[in-house]
Amino acid sequence: MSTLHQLVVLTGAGISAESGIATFRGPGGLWEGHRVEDVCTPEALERDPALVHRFYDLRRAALATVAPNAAHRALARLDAAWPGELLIVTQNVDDLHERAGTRRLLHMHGALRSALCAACGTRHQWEGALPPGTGCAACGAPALRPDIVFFGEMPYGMERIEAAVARADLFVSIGTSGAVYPAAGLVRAASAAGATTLELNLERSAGSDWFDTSRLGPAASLVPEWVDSILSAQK
Ligand code: BV8
Repeated sequence: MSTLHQLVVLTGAGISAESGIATFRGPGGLWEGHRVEDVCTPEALERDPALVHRFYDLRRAALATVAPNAAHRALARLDAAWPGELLIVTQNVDDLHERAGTRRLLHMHGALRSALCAACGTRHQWEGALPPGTGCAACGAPALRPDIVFFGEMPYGMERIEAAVARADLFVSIGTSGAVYPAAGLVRAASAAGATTLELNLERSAGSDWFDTSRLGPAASLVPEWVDSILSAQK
């Protein structure tokens, strides 16, 4: 009987790579077409709203062409079967975890299928293009923006994330370069709270030295293996 009860899983772009969604910092990564300052900052949104809205419209449209892979499906299996506490925190803005069936999920950097009203703070499920100046159905202001956490903006759910990390027995990071904070710092908070830490990634990341164990390989192979092992240890 495993003594593990409370899990926190952090995912990044690498878990969606085998679904065909480009990562940010690989060759031909998402940012390569744009300097991050040009598409993922509040200043960029202010300076060139059409460019920023179009960047996220293209990525939202691309969701129709991709599907969850074995790694997303394995985490959904874990979510359905895990008797203890579990929080899957994703840095990704795609909807592949949801489409695989995961429920205990938190998008800390926002989501493509959501529009945020900059005037009243209401969130709206969103499909299709979101032109600058689109009106908010709740308050009427022409102030809908992509519901995305830009650089310099506070990630969503940080209190809930930090509370889960402080209680975690096991912290697992999947498919992230460990380049962006505060997400990249969560492994250290987990270790400080006494959790065991595991990294599953294609290659060494900026955070690899902070993990007790780092397994290198594609998520679609490593994640199902890990989920099978942790569920069978629970029996
Ligand atoms: C904040 C949403 C404060 C948009 C994103 C100096 C030092 C430290 C920090 C800072 C600093 N200067 C500024 C900061 C803060 C800044 C930051 O960390 N900057 C970095 C660049 C230094 N952070 C912020 O601004 C954050 N906010 O700090 O707020 C604050 C406080 C109070 C009040 C107000 C504000 C907000 C950051 C969020 C930015 N938004 N995304 C969008 O998606 O378009 S960031 C974006 O990049 C992702 O969300 C993710 O978080 C991040 C990193 O991407 P990854 O997911 O890791 O992807 P990447 O391509 O990098 O790596 C992929 C990995 O997968 C690789 O390792 C690869 O090997 C692996 N892989 C590839 N294929 C596979 C695979 N693994 C397995 N299987 C495969 N098949």
